Amino acid sequence: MLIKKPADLKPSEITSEKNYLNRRDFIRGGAIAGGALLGGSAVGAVIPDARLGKLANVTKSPYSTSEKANSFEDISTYNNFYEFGLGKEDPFQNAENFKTRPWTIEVSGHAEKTGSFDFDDFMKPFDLEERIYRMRCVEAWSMVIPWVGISLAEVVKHFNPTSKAKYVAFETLNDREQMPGLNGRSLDWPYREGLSIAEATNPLPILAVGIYGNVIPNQNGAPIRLVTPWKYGFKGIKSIVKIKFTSTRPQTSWNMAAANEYGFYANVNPEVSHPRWSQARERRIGAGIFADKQETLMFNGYGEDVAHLYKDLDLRRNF
Ligand SMILES: Nc1nc2c(c(=O)[nH]1)N[C@H]1C(S)=C(S)[C@@H](COP(=O)(O)O)O[C@H]1N2
Ligand SMILES: [Mo]
Repeated sequence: MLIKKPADLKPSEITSEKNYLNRRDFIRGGAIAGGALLGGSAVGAVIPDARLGKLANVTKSPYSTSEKANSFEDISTYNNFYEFGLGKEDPFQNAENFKTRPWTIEVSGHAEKTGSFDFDDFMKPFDLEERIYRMRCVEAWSMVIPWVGISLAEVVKHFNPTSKAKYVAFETLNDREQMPGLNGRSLDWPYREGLSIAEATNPLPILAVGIYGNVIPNQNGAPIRLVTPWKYGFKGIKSIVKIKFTSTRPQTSWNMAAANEYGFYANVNPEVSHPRWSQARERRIGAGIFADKQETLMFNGYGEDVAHLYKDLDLRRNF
């Protein structure tokens, strides 16, 4: 989240999604997720291997914005994923061969159900939805992203936390062999994030596994990452391997790195400046170099759904 300024207008912005997919040889064999092969009534989420393309049985969510989504190109080439480098195009360049199978997610802490789950087993109880969300990075840029994912509230319900669980903590894979950024000291690894239980059981957060109906690209956090649309983008922890229900507030990477700049809450708030820049406006990626910045909305425009979570908090102090 150091401020870097890549060229605003990239030739890639005029390349279509289809060309991108061909170029990266994403679709090998054009396989389709095998929902039709499953018996029984509950279809559940079946996620094909990262290179096999399209996700099946995706329903549309009423929580989607009607704003125009960014191009697939913008979404998959302008990224923050420090494990793969600090530059915006580094994750796109360096995550191509990142191995997202086999993938294990460990669920632990104060919950009835815990254990280590193969990613495909982890996904099975849940339904896939497309959620088109506005996303706002703490660096004052934004995008609109058509995610495909599962409701985090449903996931929490499934694992059935006890009354001791007040927070949900997440961790990213910590694999030096695959993640060149881990050799640098930009952050204290592994990347960590957390939400309160009330936030995690709000209907808005999702664990995303896709973009534009296809398996999520590695650089966006394959095979599964958090999306919390009323918070700054850094809350959206990528490539999750651990989910823990905790009684105390978990450590979070950016807060550990600079507590005066990045709080635990990280709610999008145009009235509270980052110590080094204003949060009042944002630059929509892909809008073009001549486009005006737009006003940032309180809670990124999701206040109706989430403002009640913070009604007793001073948001200047609890940023
Ligand atoms: N593991 C991990 N997750 C991460 C980051 C990171 O560096 N490592 N960067 C965060 C930041 S600052 C942002 S803005 C979003 C960017 O998500 P996107 O690249 O899919 O748009 O990912 C977040 N999740
Ligand atoms: Mo960010």
